[in-house]
Amino acid sequence: MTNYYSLLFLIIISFCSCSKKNEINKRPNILFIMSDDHAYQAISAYDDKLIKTPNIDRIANEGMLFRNACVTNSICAPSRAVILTGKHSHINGKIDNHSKFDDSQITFPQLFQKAGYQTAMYGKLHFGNNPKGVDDFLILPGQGNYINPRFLGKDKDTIINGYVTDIITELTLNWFKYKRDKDKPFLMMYLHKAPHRPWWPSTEKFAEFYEKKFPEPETLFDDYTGMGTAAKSAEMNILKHMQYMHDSKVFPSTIEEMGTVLPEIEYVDGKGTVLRPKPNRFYSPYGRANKEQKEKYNKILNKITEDFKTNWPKMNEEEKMKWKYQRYMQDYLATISSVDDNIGRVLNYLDASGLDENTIVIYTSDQGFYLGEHGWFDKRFIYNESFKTPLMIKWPNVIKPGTTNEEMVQNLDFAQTFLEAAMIDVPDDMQGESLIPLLKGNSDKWTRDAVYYHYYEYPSVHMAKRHYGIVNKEFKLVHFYYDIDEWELYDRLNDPSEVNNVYNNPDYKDVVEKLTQELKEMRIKYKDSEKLDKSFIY
Ligand code: SGN
Ligand code: CA
Repeated sequence: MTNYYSLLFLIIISFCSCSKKNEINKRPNILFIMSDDHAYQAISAYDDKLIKTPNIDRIANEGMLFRNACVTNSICAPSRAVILTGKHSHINGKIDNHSKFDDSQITFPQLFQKAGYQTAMYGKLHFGNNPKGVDDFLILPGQGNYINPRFLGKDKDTIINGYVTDIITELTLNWFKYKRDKDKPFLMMYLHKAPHRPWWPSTEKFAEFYEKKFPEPETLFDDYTGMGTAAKSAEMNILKHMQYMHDSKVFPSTIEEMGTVLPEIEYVDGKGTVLRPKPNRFYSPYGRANKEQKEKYNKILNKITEDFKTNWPKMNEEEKMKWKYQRYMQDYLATISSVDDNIGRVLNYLDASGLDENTIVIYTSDQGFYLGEHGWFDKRFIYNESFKTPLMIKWPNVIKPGTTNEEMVQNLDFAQTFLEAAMIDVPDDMQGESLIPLLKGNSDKWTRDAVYYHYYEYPSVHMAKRHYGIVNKEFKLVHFYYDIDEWELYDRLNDPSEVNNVYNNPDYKDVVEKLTQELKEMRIKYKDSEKLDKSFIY
């Protein structure tokens, strides 16, 4: 009898360890795709009034689209640090684009590598450090270049000729085809530079997009009367702060011509410094182009410059804003069209190779972006278009295809989600929440109903003032501090464009009280307890 029980015990034990082993062997691959500054307004899965993005949409159609995904700090390198560490900026230390990332911290690719995953990263990291935990990488130095870009590698730097979005894709596909270890699951980080400023398209897309016309957002002519000092003093206005040459790509060929073509070229920054862009085409990605590429770009650049010379002097302020908005959209969306085509190539490869079946594919951006809302470009603010970020995830046999999710999920949650999906232990000090219950359709297991935000990069380019706040599905409470002390409250359901600050409206007294208390608690929960005045210089 005793022998019978021992045998049964052994059978159960070996069955358990065997099924655990099988599970481990079947751990899903992860393909993390992130673009730089890709607004959800420019993804047709969210809204198709600006552009069709059929390939990015495939991820949503075959998986889950998050309609309320957001960031903790809407700026490039800090967002990346949050994603990699699973910790808020004030904890991981990378509070703005200038501060250093302390790479002695654990980032999630290191945990994947340690757990037996093959790991790789291609594209834009923007940290000033090389990535840790990736077996193979080629990353752009800093912001990187659109044309014939330089890459930093493990062993040596290299310049690769071509258009950056195509190149990052080639590197990724090349790894899949020739470097992938078929005995290991993989974590691939495929990170686009586009559509970052100055929104420089490929020659083909430039030609395809420069004559298109796009609908304007309702708040293109916002005068910020319903908003606070921070919105009024930000230098993100398309008409006032976008540069004629660098951004709109009006390129007079000589200094003399500049005087007549661009009479209003002066640009005064927040510190009162008058800036004058250099009068030639070389102050741009164009400067890196070879002769053949330049000839193709010249055809369009000359047309834009001619159009500007002829029509600009006759325009009133409103028409000028409209002209600049169209130029902005033509280029921004052209770069996105390349991103979409290239993502299609990678998804096709996954499908054709059968890898798609056990691969989680994520598409996101490091933050959202203004496409003329409030008259703006750029990001930084807690207001919707930069606070929210695109997010869609496909995971065959786990996520029901074509589902949408409205929860307030954050880039802070990514690391924990990926680790849990890969059955890797999550470090205790990560501050997000795994999205796995949402992905599996168990929304009742999701308890967080509000998120914390904190932006620091001020004074700096675009002069968006420092602020922190709490956001739930109904309201957004924000405190602008450092050189001002102003509070704003937006009623998200009744004022989705966020043009009316109702902080001082007596009807919202209770909301203000409740949210102020919740914000206080949240700052304690996330350990964000620094001094919020001018003396706090990072
Ligand atoms: C550059 C851009 C800014 C942008 C920052 C940060 N100017 O300075 O418009 O806000 O990067 O962007 S540029 O004309 O030189 O591109 S981020 O994505 O890296 O945070
Ligand atoms: Ca960015």
